[in-house]
Amino acid sequence: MVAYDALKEAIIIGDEEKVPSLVQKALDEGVDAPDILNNGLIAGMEIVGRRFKAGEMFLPEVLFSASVMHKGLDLVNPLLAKSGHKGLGTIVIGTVEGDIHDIGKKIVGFLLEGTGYNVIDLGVDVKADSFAQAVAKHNPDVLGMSALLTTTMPRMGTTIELLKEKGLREKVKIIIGGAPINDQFASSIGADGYALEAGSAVDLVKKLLAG
Ligand code: B1M
Repeated sequence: MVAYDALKEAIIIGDEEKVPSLVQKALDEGVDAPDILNNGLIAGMEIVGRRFKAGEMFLPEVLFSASVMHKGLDLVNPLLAKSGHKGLGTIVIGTVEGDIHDIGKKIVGFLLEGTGYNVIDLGVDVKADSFAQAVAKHNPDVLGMSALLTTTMPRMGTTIELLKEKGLREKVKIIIGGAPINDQFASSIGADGYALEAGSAVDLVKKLLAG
């Protein structure tokens, strides 16, 4: 019997010893890696995402949960690759050109990764052309752009225009976020959605990929 409740709890409280030891124990008992991923690691991070969204967990706690979850992921990942396990989808994410704020974007990436998506983080100060190249190269399901400055938010529109020019816009859903962004701005530049915070970003991605 796998101690999934204990594993989820260890992720929530950020117990860096218990997470890998419980994952290893489950693997030693012959539990499938995808089972551990879905019912333990992802399930734990989903609770973290919900609590963060509800204001019941704070930023440093989320970062800690994400880092201990990674310790568990490191153990199951090689086995997932062998079993041909596919994630829920691929997300390319980055902070737009001229902007080096990345704390919020990283949390969005961690929560998406933690809930089963393959996340490719392009970093900060990402030019429109680099976003376009990444879409062409990785063929992601979703492109996520973050901006924290009112002076850099127009770059999101520039990127979408470039994707249109290159015939890539229709191949990918686009979500945006960051403190100065709102729904109205997202609609005005033709993004598929806006998320106020990281938990909502996960819900938005799920919704966009479901329909
Ligand atoms: Co800067 N900064 N900063 N800064 N900074 C702000 C954004 C600012 C509001 C501070 C202020 O003046 N009150 C202001 C912007 C004003 C404006 O544009 N109207 C500002 C400024 C002016 C600047 C500089 C220009 C300062 C200067 O040098 N004169 C400079 C710009 C540098 C540049 O980017 N070119 C600058 C620099 C920096 C630091 C390097 C010192 C540092 C960044 C460190 C880093 O990120 N590695 C920094 C910081 C830390 C901040 C504040 C204090 C905090 C930002 C943050 O990390 N918040 C910020 C003030 C503030 O927001 N209170 C400020 C915590 C984080 C968890 O929240 O990033 O909002 P947030 O992310 C949330 C949501 O927005 C959302 O989910 C996240 C998690 O819930 N979200 C997404 C974010 N991205 C998303 C993407 C999605 C979906 C949701 O989909 C893809």
